[in-house]
Amino acid sequence: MNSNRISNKEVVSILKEVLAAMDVKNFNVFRVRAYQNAIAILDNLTVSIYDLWENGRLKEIPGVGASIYAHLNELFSEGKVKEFDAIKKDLPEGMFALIGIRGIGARKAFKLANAFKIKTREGAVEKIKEHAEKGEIRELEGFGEKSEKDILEAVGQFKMTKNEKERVLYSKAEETVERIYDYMKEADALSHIEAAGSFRRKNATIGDLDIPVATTDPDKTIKHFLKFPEIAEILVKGDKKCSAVLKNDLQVDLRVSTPEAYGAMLQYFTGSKQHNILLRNFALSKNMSLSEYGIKKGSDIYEFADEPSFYKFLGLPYIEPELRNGSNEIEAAIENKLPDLIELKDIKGEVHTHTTDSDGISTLEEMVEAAIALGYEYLGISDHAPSVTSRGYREVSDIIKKKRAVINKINEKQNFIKVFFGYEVNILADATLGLPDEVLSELDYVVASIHTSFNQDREQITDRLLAAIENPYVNIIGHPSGRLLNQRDPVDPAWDKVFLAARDNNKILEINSQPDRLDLTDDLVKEAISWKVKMVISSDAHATDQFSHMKYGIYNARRGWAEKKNIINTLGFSDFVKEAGIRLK
Ligand code: DGT
Ligand code: CA
Ligand code: CA
Ligand code: ZN
Repeated sequence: MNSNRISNKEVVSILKEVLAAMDVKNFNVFRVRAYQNAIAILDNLTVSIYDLWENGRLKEIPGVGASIYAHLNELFSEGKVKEFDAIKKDLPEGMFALIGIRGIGARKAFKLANAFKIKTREGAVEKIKEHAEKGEIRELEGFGEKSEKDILEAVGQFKMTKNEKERVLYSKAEETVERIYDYMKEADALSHIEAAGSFRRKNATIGDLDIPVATTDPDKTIKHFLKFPEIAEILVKGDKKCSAVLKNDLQVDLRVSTPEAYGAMLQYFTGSKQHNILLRNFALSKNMSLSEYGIKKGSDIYEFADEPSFYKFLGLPYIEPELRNGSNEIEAAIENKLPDLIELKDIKGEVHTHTTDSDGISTLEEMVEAAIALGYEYLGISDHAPSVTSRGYREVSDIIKKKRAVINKINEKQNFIKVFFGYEVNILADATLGLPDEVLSELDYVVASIHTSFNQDREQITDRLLAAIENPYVNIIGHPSGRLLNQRDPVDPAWDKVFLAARDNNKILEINSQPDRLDLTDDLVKEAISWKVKMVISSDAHATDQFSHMKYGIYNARRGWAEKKNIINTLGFSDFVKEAGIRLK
């Protein structure tokens, strides 16, 4: 294996430091911006940047221009980049440890590290704290008593800026957004409020909330918002916008617009930045220019109350927020080839759920009842499989026989729903499954998932996934990348081999809807579709109230350009049984 194979996180952190150094050294703004764009895009990839490079596909990534490509090429082939070293030369290393503390960007970090001769990263934050306590920071040019106090406070509570903070799960941000909507309902003069930014694009994680509002009285609306009881600190208070940090540490940027021009404001702050840049270029080619206030054509500025009319004016169909990632959505829009995205109402049933028989907290009967209430045609129960090693073959056979009887009875008793009997079986470290084939053959279907040994090298991870896919009794690979947002990186197999094997063996990859999984990740969903791999979306509910997680999986699938036809649990009972290879007993 090549020793220069480094993780996406490392690549991004190397680029971020170069960007900071370029900033300090006053590099050309276009060059700086090119780096910013590339970083924003690379930061959101789950596919390995190294792999893309190795497969000659790195150039396809939007934002990776010729110069950045050349540098990454050098990084991956040589292990380091001469020009990066040159750019960072003469800068005190300590500055890189200071960037990201709230109020400290690249330039301030440089000034501080330089003034106090902070040469190493280690201990840099502590040193700054000492100098602030001694009142030495206020003496520096460009700093004052106020910024010293802010730095001291930020260091004391180790408050990082939005860009360095841990990103918040979409589902958590959603709770906050609901409370803000509720509170803002009381504001008069307000005619529309919608959280934009990454939240509206349904990103798996959210950096901060951007909320454009339409109002006939901006002053009143802003004043009302600033009295929101959850605000911990007000950062900016203007007549067109304000920013505050909430007690849960989430930052909210509120912007006001007139109702007549709200469409352009919503569009601008929905982003993504890269989408907006590409859209601006497209508009320029038609002699129009875009801003958060409207579209300028000749000397006239046109206003739009909503987004569809904004896109229409540009000669484009409406582009769903989930597609606005700055990849190929504008080209697709021009050619009228945007996907017809899947919706929650398309789902007809699901096959990855747990009960009190394993680690669930609702009983089998309760889960079935909840699925009937949702109008599902079928429900697969896939508890973690009992272990043959600890219980012995005979006991496991007994458990299966008993459960089969229970499920048969449920299926005979009512006509609303068909219950499938499956297990979620571990893909073990040695690439075998947690249950022997003769036991698997007694089940209606099998979900195979990796739950342990995530740190194996990529050949081993690839082999494990391939072995599971090739097992004749396995129908579905559960949460294929194994990532846990903010906790565990995705595994990094040769995805092309995994997709190929899934397609050739007619197996299904799961999109798991748990808010901290969302796995397959959005970019892998898009890849899987291009390989013509079938997918299901699962709530992986461990309790009746978790069936509602399905919507997060839908959002994630939509970000991966999935249509109804790509997701097989949009099929009715008999078609699903056929497509999924369910072995009804
Ligand atoms: P986040 O907060 O990190 O999860 O991601 P976003 O996409 O919400 O990013 P944020 O909060 O920095 O900015 C919100 C939107 O505002 C962004 O999606 C597009 C727009 N925007 C921000 N900065 C720029 C910019 O420099 N150029 C353009 N064209 N749009 C921008
Ligand atoms: Ca944001
Ligand atoms: Ca923001
Ligand atoms: Zn599960």
